[in-house]
Amino acid sequence: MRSSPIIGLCVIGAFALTACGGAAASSPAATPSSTPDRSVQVGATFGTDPGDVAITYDPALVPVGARAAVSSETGDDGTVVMLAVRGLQPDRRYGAHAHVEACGDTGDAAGPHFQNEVDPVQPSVDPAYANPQNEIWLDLTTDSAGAGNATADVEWGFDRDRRAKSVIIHEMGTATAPGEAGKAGARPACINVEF
Ligand SMILES: [Cu+2]
Repeated sequence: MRSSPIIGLCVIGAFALTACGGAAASSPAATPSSTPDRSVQVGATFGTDPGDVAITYDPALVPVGARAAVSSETGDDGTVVMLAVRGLQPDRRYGAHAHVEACGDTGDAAGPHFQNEVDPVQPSVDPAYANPQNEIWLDLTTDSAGAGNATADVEWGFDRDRRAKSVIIHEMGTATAPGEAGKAGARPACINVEF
């Protein structure tokens, strides 16, 4: 038995007709969203090769063989980014942020912090811009085994054209005072993330 002709499915309401050509049409009832959903997960072992996904520039602070995992989910309510590490120095505070450029030969290659509203004054040390609502801050304190994790939750999203490209791990926790906000010292390690 031959099944019913496809055309029979195409006359169910005015909107169904637009989908009969085969192209994927969005539902007319869907809520418009200015931020497309976006999701990424990275798990990597720190190495010293600039081509590695996770690179250590200072193996005393971030040893070769230490592990990092980063996840980022952008949806209608904003973005949640999580960082988990293990194998770092025990009982130690590290700063960490999303940065605008990919990892490179040195920690500086990752450029400044990704900001939702970009500070017209660079480098940005103004708490009005350098803060954990306008940037992705992932500071963490490791436990006695060198493991730690952090979560950042912001109200804005990444998309294909406007996104961070790395997470830098810094040598100390992030400062918040005017004139030094966002600073966290040297950049011992970097993780490439396609936010
Ligand atoms: Cu940073």
